[in-house]
This record gives sequence, C-alpha cells and structure tokens, in this order.
Amino acid sequence: STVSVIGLGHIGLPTAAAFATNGINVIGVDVNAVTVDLVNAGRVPFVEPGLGVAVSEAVAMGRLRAAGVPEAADAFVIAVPTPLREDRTADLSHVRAAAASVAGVLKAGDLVVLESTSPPGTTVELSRWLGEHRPDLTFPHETADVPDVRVAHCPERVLPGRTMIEIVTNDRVVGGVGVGCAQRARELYEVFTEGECLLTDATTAELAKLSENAFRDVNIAFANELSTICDQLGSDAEDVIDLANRHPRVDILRPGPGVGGHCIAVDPWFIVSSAPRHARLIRLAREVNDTRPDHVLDEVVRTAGRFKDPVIACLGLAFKANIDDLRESPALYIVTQLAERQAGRLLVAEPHIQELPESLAGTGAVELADVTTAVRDADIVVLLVDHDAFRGVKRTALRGKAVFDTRGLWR
Ligand code: SAJ
Repeated sequence: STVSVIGLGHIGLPTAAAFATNGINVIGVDVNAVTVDLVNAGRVPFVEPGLGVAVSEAVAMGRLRAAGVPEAADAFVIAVPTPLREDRTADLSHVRAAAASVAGVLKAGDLVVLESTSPPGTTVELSRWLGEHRPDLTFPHETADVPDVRVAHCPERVLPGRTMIEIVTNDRVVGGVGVGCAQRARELYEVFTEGECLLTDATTAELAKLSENAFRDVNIAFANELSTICDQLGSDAEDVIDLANRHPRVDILRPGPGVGGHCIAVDPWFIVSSAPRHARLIRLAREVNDTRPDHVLDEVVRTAGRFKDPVIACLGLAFKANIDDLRESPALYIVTQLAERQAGRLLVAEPHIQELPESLAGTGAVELADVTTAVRDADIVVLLVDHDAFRGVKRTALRGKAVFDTRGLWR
C-alpha cells in the first residue's frame, strides 16, 4: 500500500521516513519546491539527529519520493503547520488547503489522518471539508455506517532533538471521527510504532495532545513565577527548587528566560480559545511565561545602568538547549530588545548557527562571537540557553563580571 504524507516539515518528514524505512511506499508532498528537490536528492532541509540517514536510505531504496501536489494513495497523513494567529486562535488555513488538495485524489477505502496539533473539533471539521469537495463519497461525520473515507486524528508528540527515537517509542493517541476510523488508523501507525496505540474519538485525542503541552506550560510557569518571587525575596530559586524536589511527591521544573518553540507557547491558546471562560489557569500560565523575557530584560538593563559603556555578552539564541531552532525563542527576543534599547557593544555566542538571523543582523548592533571571546570582552554575561557548549565556561573567566545565569547552568 502507499502512504502520502502532506507537509514535509519537522513532523511530516520524520513520519514519511519512518513509514518508508519500514517497507511502505511513501509519497511526500510539500508546497515548497526546494524541500521537494532536497528530499528527492536524499537530503533534508533541517537538522534532526538520525533523520538525514533515514531519508537518504529511504530515497535510495526507492521507498520515498517527494512531489509538489498529492497523488492517489491508500492513506494520507496531514502534517502541516497550525500556527497561532494575532488574535490567539488557530490558523487552520494550511489544514484547509491540504484537505482541498487531498480531496481530489481520494477514493473509497482511503484513510485521512490529521497529525497537526489542532483545536478540539478540527478533525471533524476536516471530515466536513473533505465531504464538501467530494459529495460522491461518504465521510464519517455524516454517516452511522462505515464511511467510504475514514478520518482520524493522531497527534504527534515527539521532542525535537529526539524525534527519530520518540516517533517509534512513544505511545500514540489515535482518535477516530466515526465507525472504524480509529482502528484503521491504528493499523497504519503500528507499522513503525513500538509504543501502544490508544484508541479514542478525534476530539478527545485533540484535547489530550493540547493538555500535554498545557501541563508542561503550567508547570514551567510555576517555576518561573517562583524564580521571580525568590529574586524579590533575595533567595536562590535553584536552591529552593532543589530542596523542595527532595520531597517524594514534588517535581518542580526549571525556571528559564521564558518558554519558546512553536508548541508549548502556542498549543495552550487552542484550549483557551475553545473555552475562554473556564481556561483561567492555562491562560495565566501563558501570560506568566510570556512576560518572563521582559523580567530578565529589565534586570539586565538595570545592571547595565551601573556601567559606563557596558559590553554585554548574550550566550544562546535558540529556544532551548542543543538545537539550532530560533522559532519563538525568548533568547532571540531578549537580544533583539537589548539591541534596540541598549547602547554599546552587544556580543552574541550561538554555536549552532553560522550567521545572525536577519532580524538581528539588520540592526547592525550585534556581533556574533565565539563563547570565549564574548565572555572575555564582556562586563555583563547573560546565559540564555543551556547549550552543552556553554557548560565548560571557566568560572575564573566570569570573575569580576555581572553574571545572569537564567538557566542555572553554572551553579
Ligand atoms: N523549559 C523551561 N524549563 C523547563 C523545561 C522547558 O524553561 O524545565 C522551556 C525550554 O527551554 C523551551 C520551552 O520550555 O523554551 C519548551 O521546551 P520543551 O523541551 O519543554 O518542549 P518542546 O516545545 O521542544 O516540545 C514539546 C514536547 N511536549 C511535552 O514535553 C509535553 C513534545 O513532546 C511535543 O511533541 C512538542 O512540544 C510538540 O510538538 O507539541
């Protein structure tokens, strides 16, 4: 049988590779011609451990091929972005567009799975969208029998940096829209999943996925709020957390300069926008984490005021440790704000990138430096990301400088 994966991004491409290296013929579809050409050449458009090898093997074996538009297949896995709009609701335009393009090649017996993280009700909506394009077929939202086309939600839940491992080992939540849908989707995912596939309805699956990330966001917000409180009371938050965590039922997460990435900082809003009156804690946690970078920024600016022409070194731009992903990064936000508000030299060390992003390079106020030089030249050192590469900074090199270790890496 043939599986088509729509969207060859951080989730779609690993998923395509996972099917292909397990003997399935896969057609990967992407609107980006560069991505299509790269994949067909056996290469990958972004860094993820183990992905490059899997893709080049799959293409070499003739199991994986990329195309610009969908072709007939037996199952379609939609893994397109569902970004947050300005008004903090989900932008489902890519899912809608994927539905429109897939609808044209659907036939009776096919399965359509939505993997993109989506607000509750989206997969049922997807079934409706498909139905509007194909009145000649039955869809699960409209029939109590087994539909011609089955529709399910199987949310991705892999951790970037560990995608190729977790895609195989994690349990999967598989939610069907109607009769036979979840079962059919489970058969598909069992091809490469070693974890358990847990069956439910599509809306429950959507909520389960969103709850996972909201849970993490709330817990990080707790740590961040605690850290602000400790700063005000003159205690070391890391010490407080270490000690509290010696309790057998307490496990506080780590404070940081804010929550980045395109998942945890986004997904909780999908719950809030679906139930605005009741999602009080979830909204507040988002606000606590969103204002966290400004708290760090204020502290740095206040300290800089004590120096004449201070040199500031910021270590890290990525949204978390040991990756090159700058999306929604609180570190990038802090550096950008410093570049605007702070006169004097601003050095940035980010070992995972070769050049500064446009938004920073354009200011002309920021210099990319190696970590040793940045620390050596600085009056103020701001550690923003807990990259392993920063672990080895010598404590003697920090002596006499104002140090903000927002990740507790140098304790
Ligand atoms: N962070 C802290 N303190 C902590 C832990 C994390 O400040 O103690 C920060 C990180 O530095 C980062 C942000 O939170 O800025 C998010 O990082 P993360 O490692 O917690 O999560 P993501 O966004 O890389 O991936 C999450 C994962 N979800 C959960 O762990 C519940 C992953 O499994 C999901 O698949 C992914 O979101 C997704 O795509 O939804």
